[in-house]
Amino acid sequence: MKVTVYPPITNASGPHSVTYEELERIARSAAGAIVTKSMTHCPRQGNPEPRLRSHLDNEIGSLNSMGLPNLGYQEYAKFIPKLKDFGKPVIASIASAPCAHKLPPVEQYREIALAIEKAGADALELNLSCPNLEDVPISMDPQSVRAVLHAVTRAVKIPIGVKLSPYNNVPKLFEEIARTLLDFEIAYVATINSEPLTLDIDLQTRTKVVRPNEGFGGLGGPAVLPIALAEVHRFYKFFQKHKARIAVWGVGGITKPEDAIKHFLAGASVVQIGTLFLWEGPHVFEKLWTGIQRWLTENGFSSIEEIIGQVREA
Ligand code: RRO
Repeated sequence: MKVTVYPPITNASGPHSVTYEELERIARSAAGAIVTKSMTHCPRQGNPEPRLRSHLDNEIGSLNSMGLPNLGYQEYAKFIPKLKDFGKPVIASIASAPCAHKLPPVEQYREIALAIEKAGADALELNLSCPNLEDVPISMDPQSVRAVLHAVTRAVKIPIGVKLSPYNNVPKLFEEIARTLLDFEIAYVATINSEPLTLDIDLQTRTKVVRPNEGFGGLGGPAVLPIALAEVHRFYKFFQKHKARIAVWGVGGITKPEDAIKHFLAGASVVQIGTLFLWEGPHVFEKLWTGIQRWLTENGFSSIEEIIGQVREA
């Protein structure tokens, strides 16, 4: 099942996507869909501050250890019908996290998915790759990925996307995860989540830029563009080889129209904007989309479809 997003550009789950007001601003922008912050079974305050350095030195990116602050799925279930009135797909990002009720992660995903489908969401984006919880992300364990996909694909009928970590330094795991996905009806893979376990230091204070997890957090923005392009391309080629109808949505490092074009050439059919949206707010979708269209025209193309996956070998 396909999720149709036009223009093929959305926010990345996370920045400015927690409250109804923030989601409404995305709804009113040029974004082709509205993606929520990952919602969990219980509402969460998230990690102690400082937990976000939005601008790293030389604007190379952002570093966060937010720890999944969100209102809890029951609040989002109330918002969804109102957001749908804006006439674009509402994509609910969902995640599991430790909670007083001690429901196992697979059950958390299943229960949230059922409630959110009932609320009218157009698609689910299963966030399996939060880098800022104590446990290793589900995305790093093929058996756990299988268990979540097994439960959720049987529970709901709406399209399902899967948000994954970068696997650049673990090629065998990439192969195992990609093969696991082939066994399920998945609409898209969104890659990459922020680069985990990164560190930066404020030289003025000689402190780490975030406090939780001994200062280690997820890196997004320009610094991760080549990592994201590699992941997009590997998934694109893998799904082509296996004749799988799973789309690849590119996330990571897009701050200019040309960066988005690179994602499309690598194989993305939709792009998501995280750090730039964090920096500049909802006008970025129109700004990028205008630039993307200009690039297409100037280079003799009439649609994005003509360039998806068309990168040439050097
Ligand atoms: O909230 C976060 O700490 C967070 C999440 Br859930 C995620 O998927 N990616 C990220 O960089 N931060």
